[in-house]
Amino acid sequence: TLGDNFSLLSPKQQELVKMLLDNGQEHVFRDWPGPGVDDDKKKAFIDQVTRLDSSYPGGLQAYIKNAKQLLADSKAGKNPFDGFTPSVPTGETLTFADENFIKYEEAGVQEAQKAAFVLVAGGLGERLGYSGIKVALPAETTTGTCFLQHYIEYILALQEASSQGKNQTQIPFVIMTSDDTHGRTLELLESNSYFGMQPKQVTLLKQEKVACLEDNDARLALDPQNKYQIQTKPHGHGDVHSLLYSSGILKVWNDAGLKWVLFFQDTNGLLFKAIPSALGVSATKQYHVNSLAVPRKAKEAIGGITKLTHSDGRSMVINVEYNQLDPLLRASGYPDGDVNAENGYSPFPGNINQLILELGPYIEELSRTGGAIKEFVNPKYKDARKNEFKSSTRLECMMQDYPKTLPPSARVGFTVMDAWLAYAPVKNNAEDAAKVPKGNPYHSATSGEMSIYRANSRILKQVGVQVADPVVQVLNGQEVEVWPRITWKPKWGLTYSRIKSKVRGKSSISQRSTLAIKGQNIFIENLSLDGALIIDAVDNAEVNASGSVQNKGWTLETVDHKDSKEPEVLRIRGFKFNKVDQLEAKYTEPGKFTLKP
Ligand code: UGB
Repeated sequence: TLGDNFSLLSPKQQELVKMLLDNGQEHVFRDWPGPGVDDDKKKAFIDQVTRLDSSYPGGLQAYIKNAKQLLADSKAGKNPFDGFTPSVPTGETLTFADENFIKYEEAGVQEAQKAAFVLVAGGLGERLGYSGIKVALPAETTTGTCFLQHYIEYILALQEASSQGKNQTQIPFVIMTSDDTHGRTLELLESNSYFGMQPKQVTLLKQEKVACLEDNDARLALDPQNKYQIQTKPHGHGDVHSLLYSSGILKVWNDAGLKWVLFFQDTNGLLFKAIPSALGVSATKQYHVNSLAVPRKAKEAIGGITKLTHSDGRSMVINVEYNQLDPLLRASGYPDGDVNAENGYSPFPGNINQLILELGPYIEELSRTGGAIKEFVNPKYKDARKNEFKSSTRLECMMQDYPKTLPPSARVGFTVMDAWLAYAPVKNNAEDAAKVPKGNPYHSATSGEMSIYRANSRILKQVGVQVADPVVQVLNGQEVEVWPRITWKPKWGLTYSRIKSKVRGKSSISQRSTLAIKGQNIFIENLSLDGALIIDAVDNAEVNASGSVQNKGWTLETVDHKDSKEPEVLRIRGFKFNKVDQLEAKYTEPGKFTLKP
């Protein structure tokens, strides 16, 4: 037991130990030998407890108290939605390229100079089973641009567009990492010169794991191999709020006159096509909270945005997580639960966890809560009486639960966009993706990449390019549309209006074509492309891409996800490009040029 060990601790450490003893945690010191034995390990234990204490709003005492309450509720089978009735909320629905959309995009670009971006990237992506960090995965393999580079280039393009002519403000970019991702994220940034961002623009905030609990009394679970160590597990993406708050960065942003904080996730290659217009909605409607949503297929693994009305009159518009939506609906007068309506979609819009918060009210709220987010616990019980756990559990929290503590006066809204434009995450491994019910999105590396080509093809069609229809192909057991492989740099196609201004005359692109636009001032004018064309140009080179480009191009070859001879990034998508032939046009000097096929 603790015994004489106690007197060796500093006053602060003694206080912490007393707190543990007062909160039912005697067992963690039970087998401690007297001073002189295992002193290093005891020190490591106290250090760990100190860390766990300082990284949770309210400290370990609050964590244990919250855990006891949530575990008691779970044991009693208490429904977290008790007293609430779900209904379909109304929000802003945007249609790509219509007048409203264009108006919001322009407003959003203006507003971007007052924005800060926050990427939550502490998750390992167990469902995907990729061995690296997810932000290092190529969003598409035509150019091989990884998600992190893609995001940074979009933020830089917004920065440039937003402060045209004026002093360029640097948009701050925070990445939340965890022990699982921190080192590799930093290395990816450093070995690529931060993909063009100023290193001081980027802040990495590492989330800590939280203590595991071994029983309903919220006793901390010790590692079976090491009695001087408490087991820990991730607390969830909701940590981002307390981390931003405790880091002091929000105040720095506020003092610098920023107004918006935009949160986003690790692997959505389409997201930034929706950012300018969504930010425009926030600014125009003065939303304190704006969540981006897409039409949701019933049972799709994305939360449903739901209006919850309490019998006492309160109501809120909030995400109901995908595993809770069906039981909630069944318990409240929808006997079929989470099912598609006549139009083939769930009536509840799908949360894509892209949140835009207004900074002022956000700081006000966090000053009140310390950044604590409503948590939940999900123990797996061994016995029907729910007295024992199969394995230790812990509290978890989600970033989209932020509005749950807001006063009714808060302006909480959401914006629905087309899924083809805004949402194509990479979450599922090939085998699980192949089992997704027909018609539901796969959320795999295969569909993630193909969705980028589809979106870019559809956008070019919209601005008048004759883009060939896709062919349907089965890749890694998933039926996907294969469109021409069209990619562009964010600085080329930041918004609909910019894309439109760069396309002139009558152009066409065949289905088997590849088009990579790597410069800012490249104009597609009366171009007929049947093959592969890569155009790379420095910013002050203006290039007219016209004429007829025809070559053998890049062919798409299937890759078996089990084929260990192929690199993992290709196996998870089920295809690779064979670069048979291409026209590669590179412009390294300023001036006006015309492509010569
Ligand atoms: N993440 C962290 O940074 N830290 C953590 O501890 C855990 C995760 P998942 P999830 O739009 O696609 C969310 O695992 O949690 C990061 C929404 O809850 O990819 O199953 C992680 O790195 C759901 O409502 O997703 O589901 C990643 O960037 C729905 O909107 C992000 O958090 C769904 O995403 C999400 O983690 C979606």
